[in-house]
Amino acid sequence: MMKITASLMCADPLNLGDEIRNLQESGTDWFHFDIMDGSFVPNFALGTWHLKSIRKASSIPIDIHLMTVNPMKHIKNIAQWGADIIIFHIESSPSPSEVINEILSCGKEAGIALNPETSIETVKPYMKNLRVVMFMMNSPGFPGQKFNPSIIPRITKISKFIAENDFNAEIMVDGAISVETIPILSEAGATIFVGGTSGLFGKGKSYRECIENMKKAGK
Ligand code: S6P
Ligand code: MG
Repeated sequence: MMKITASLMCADPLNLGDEIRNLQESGTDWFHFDIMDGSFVPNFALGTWHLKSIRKASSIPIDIHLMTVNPMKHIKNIAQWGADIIIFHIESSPSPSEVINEILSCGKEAGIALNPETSIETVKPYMKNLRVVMFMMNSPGFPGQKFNPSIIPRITKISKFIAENDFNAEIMVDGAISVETIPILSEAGATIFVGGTSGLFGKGKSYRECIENMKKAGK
């Protein structure tokens, strides 16, 4: 069953409380929460003070997309403010097993994100402990970038790898997700879709309509 996770850095920061309520009532399955440090990516996004407030105001899972150097340093802090799934970049840590163990020891689920140029082989050794493997469809750091179709064969390969080994991980995709791109990503094996500026925010339609349309576009 496909899921939409609404990217909160794309919501209206002046009306975040209303945005949270509206998105939740409109059928988003999860909230996607981007954390950036200005080093791993050349930008900043949301922080733990937002997470604390958003956790109180919502009753659905929150997935954290951690775009920082040294992810180990941040796991405990993020976990205590109400994250459910913590997704770190494989490129950001020399010891992914340690980061995964830290996430699991905090009672949270773990995910790994891959930049567009990163080999899928890097994530395979960790798959059995993952809830999510997340493919970036463009460079992390900024909303509103183009869709990169060259990533699709890699999604198909990881999807087969997960099925053949009977792992539980789901494939998530972030960047340029819309009714146009969901069908091909869904066909390749993605089941969790990040709603950003391409499919959900600033479309001149209600969140309910956008979410329903995105869900209809998937399998
Ligand atoms: C930025 C971040 C994303 C965005 C959003 C982009 O790299 O990781 O999660 O917030 O998902 O969506 P869009 O449709 O603007 O490309
Ligand atoms: Mg993200």
